[in-house]
Amino acid sequence: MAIKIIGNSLPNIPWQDKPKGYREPVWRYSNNPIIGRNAIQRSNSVFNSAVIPIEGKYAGVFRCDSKSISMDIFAGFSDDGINWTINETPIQFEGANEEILKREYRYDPRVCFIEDRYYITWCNGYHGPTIGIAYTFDFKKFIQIENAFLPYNRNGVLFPRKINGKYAMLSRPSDTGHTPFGDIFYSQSPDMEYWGHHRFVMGTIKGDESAWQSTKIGPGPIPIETSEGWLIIYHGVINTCNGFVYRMGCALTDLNEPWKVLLRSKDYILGPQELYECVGDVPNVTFPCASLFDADTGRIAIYYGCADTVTSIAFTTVEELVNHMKANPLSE
Ligand code: BMA
Repeated sequence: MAIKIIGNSLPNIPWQDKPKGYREPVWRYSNNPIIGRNAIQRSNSVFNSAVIPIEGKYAGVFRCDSKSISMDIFAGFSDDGINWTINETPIQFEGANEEILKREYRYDPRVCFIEDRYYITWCNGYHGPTIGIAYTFDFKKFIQIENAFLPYNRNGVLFPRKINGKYAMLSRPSDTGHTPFGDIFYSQSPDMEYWGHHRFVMGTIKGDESAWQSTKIGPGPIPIETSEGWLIIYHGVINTCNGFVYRMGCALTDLNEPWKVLLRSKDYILGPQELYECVGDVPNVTFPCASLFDADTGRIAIYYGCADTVTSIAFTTVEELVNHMKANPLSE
């Protein structure tokens, strides 16, 4: 039986058919980038951002670095998922604890709908990077709760439902700088506050079997539930004589024990090749933070930051990604 997405239908998902004769599993929107660096008055760059369907339209949380090169996250809204209006002022979090509300910096948000609300996770400065968590019902009022982990950690990505009775999150323990290592772990929580029962999911690939993911990897969009497992899109990094290069890969993991990897891409699914992915404030970065999907058709739209400067989308289907992993499997 063909693999199926388990989830909602989204008939108005941003979409273009795969160009005739195109041989790659993921294809870019013809009008990329969809969000430019000057989308709001004070932005230097808008990238690594997250979107989600809400009431027939779309909302999102956007990383806008300012012209003083500070990093913060901003709410935005769209009718079609392509044309966005982003608030001119960053999200003002409310919450029970003043210590947690202190702002150092905020970047690389993800948005996940669980049960009755939208959770935001992001890389939150608290004496070094860690994972901040907040929730909203309407993208107007945001309640910040406790940081998930001790520093240092980045790329906190929630699963869209409890698994075995616990909230679940992927993350990538790191250091204070431009981390030269990084593997993906799975953590569990009974209450969205205390996280534990940590499990190793997958790490870098040594040797030259899959060198694009040899330096570090980190989870990207919210995992997509399918009939055959969790579909995880992630970034993989290689260190070259010209610095880090960020590409995208995917994996399929067990539905009940999501730290068990069933399939994983040996060949990347998308990497910096277009000018807007190769040229910008940080060259050669394609960094996925969100996807939209339609369970009826299996269509997926991936939102990704380009060269730490602008935001783009690319299209694929669940079948394309699984065929890609099966056609060229990793040996390990
Ligand atoms: C990572 C994060 C990302 C960024 C990437 C490339 O460490 O800071 O936000 O896109 O580096 O600069």
